[in-house]
Amino acid sequence: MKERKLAPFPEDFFWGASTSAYQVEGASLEDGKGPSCQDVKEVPEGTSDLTVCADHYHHYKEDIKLMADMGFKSYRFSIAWTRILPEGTGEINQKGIEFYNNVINECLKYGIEPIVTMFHFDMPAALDARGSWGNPESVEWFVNYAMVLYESFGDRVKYWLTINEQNMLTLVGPVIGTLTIPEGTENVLKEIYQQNHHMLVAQSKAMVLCHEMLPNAKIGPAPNISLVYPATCKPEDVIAAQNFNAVRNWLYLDAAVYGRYNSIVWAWLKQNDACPTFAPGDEEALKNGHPDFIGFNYYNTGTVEADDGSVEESPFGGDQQNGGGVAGMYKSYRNPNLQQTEFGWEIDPVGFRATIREMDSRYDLPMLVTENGLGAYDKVGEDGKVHDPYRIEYLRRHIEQIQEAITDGAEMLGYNPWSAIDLISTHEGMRKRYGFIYVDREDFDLGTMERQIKDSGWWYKKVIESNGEDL
Ligand code: BGP
Repeated sequence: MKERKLAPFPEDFFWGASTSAYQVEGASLEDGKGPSCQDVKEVPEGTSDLTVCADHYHHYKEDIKLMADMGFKSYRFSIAWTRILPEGTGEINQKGIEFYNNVINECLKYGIEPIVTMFHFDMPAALDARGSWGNPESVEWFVNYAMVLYESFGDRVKYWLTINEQNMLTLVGPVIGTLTIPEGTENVLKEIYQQNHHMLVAQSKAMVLCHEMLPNAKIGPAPNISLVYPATCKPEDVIAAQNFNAVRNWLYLDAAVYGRYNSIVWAWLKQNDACPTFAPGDEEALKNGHPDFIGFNYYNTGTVEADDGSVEESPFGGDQQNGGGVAGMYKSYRNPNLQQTEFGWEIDPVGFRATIREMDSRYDLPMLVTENGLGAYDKVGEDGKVHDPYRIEYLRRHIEQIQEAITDGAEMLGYNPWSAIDLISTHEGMRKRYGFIYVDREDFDLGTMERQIKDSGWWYKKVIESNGEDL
């Protein structure tokens, strides 16, 4: 076979990593922070609550110093809405502004680009009580919050992400502790997609406002994108894959980039009497929003087959990476070609390349990887260090595929895997670790909270230093 010459990573590539406020910060009600839906949800059995997490709120200086030690060029973190606006709207909490000023300034001190997610799974509890994203006013709540962020941090933050994994909020919201469906709702599907619609409009308006207020800043969405394969080349399976691709992926990016609903999804919602209601001006608002880039989280691909009639009426199921099925649309299928993590998520580096290529040809925008990574049961070895060769292997294989995709012509802005530091998983607690930095605590034993860089972190330092050449 002819050898392929790989294109290099761009010079200013953002090598870094990610966290989210509710999973890393702790101090969940400290210094005036209001409760979010994450603080009031029922904690999954056998896992820690979110009051302390990695206590990043009190350790941010040390944590960012460790990121600088690894040579990070970027740090993607989220701002907790309720630290800034404890009730979601109304009074600003200056202590919250101060905390994120400190985090941002600390990053800049080391030349680390702060990449800020505005909303990562933590709806203010006070707004949940007012109907959450189901309330048409939620659009204005979010835009008002966005304005406070731009005003407070826009002089230093140049990269913004709107809503983390809106598709997962919509598809598996209850599993990750979000998305409130009012009791007694008759058409749950319609309610879910009405909430989703409000998020789409809110996102568009926030993008427009960003461009107005911060002409030098860049903003994009951050959905979880997994290309979906058909289980076989049976035409019915191909249709099923197109269906799940539309429901899982393209709905979100078509709306963000082109300001329109994906037609396969719209037709399916129509069949179920579940099309969202547009308020006056929504159509225009969707059209007006234009992302500068696509931020996306990638963990693996999906595979589906045609529904043989066995998929139950209830729509979704599973978690972010393990789909259930939708009656008449698709049924999830275990891909026999792929290995799995200890937590049952498939591993598909080549699918990463395929996913990037597909987005490139559909949207033709630069792309920023905002998550990717391996959750595992890391343990401290007898030498007191954390040896995680499995994570190095996972990351190496994925980084290789980014380079393949760059060589294929995709414009890639950066790689910010999950996670910079160990933190609490969405529904698997502290035991499912992703970090480059190990935190000494367990689910129910807060330990010493001491930090140390894992083998993967030292390896990543070399990768960054060599701009991806030394893998
Ligand atoms: C993404 C979320 C993150 C994160 C990650 C790993 O869906 O954006 O918040 O936690 O997945 O998921 P988990 O913690 O369930 O392993």
